[in-house]
Amino acid sequence: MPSKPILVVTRHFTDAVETRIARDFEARRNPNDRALTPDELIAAAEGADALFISPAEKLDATFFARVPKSVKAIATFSVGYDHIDLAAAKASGIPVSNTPGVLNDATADVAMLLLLGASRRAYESQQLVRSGEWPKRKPADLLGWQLTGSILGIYGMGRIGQALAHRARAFGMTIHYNNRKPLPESEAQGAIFHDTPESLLRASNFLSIHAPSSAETKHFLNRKTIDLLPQGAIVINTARGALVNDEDLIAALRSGRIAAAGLDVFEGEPNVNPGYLDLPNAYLLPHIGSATIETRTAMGMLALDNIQAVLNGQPPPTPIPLP
Ligand code: 8YV
Repeated sequence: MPSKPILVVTRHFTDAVETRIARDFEARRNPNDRALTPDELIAAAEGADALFISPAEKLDATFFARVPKSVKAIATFSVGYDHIDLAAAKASGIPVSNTPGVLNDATADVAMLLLLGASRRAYESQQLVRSGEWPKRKPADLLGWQLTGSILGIYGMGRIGQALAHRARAFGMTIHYNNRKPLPESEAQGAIFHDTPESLLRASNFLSIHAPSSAETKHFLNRKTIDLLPQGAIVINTARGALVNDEDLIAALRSGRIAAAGLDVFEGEPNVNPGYLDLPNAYLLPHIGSATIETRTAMGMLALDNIQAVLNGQPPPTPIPLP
């Protein structure tokens, strides 16, 4: 029997994905299930056929300069690929793939959870119950802001943005969006296009961020752009923390310029800017957008499909678009 290809697997996955890894590969595991440093990943990759990584592993130009020649495929277990230096990946000639499409619903669900949690003050409400302070609550306490009849601005109306729009419409919200180009009506579904982010911000009582992280989108939300939002707007981020200038958002949450924020992603995560931690109007989650058994299984299976296609001499089904 021919020997199985050697696969470096940096994290642990769902049972179905683990079963397929054990069946099809000689797996090199990371027993600690924590992010590998570039040096650790290079050491593990020596003589390996493929790498199955997570967004916590940073593949920079130095990594690609040193990656062993045996490595024929790299798959990241994420739709986002801001942890990969694309020019260096291209120069290396190694096909690199991601997992788009399969996590739209799970991530849009969490964006909806954040919209509801932030706007209905779920964190403060839960604290009131758990602290035993509920009997002191007055009728005018803990009033939130209604989704029905409000405008939801979506910055980056790709697959996840569209899945959120679908959900928010059912809550009676009107959808506005900004993209490079207007979507065909079959995808826009009545959503109103803005040709600049500034115009979208001016219209949005609620803003949800869905653009990829890049040099162009870094700190998209900052003091200047916050000033364009209507007074008391609510901001949601399930994309990447780097799109938000934390100090500026924290200041706006403190002053009430922004009424509330719902955040699943943070710049520098898993470390969180401590300024958020004592803000009652910040509804905070630990990057759980894709974290359902079904979605994490689909992501793992798609990553393995990509790796096996390349090892069989085929193009990966979902390559990362290289510059
Ligand atoms: C993570 C994500 O991949 O797909 C992305 O871009 O950020 C998430 O789905 C997941 O949390 C595993 O780290």
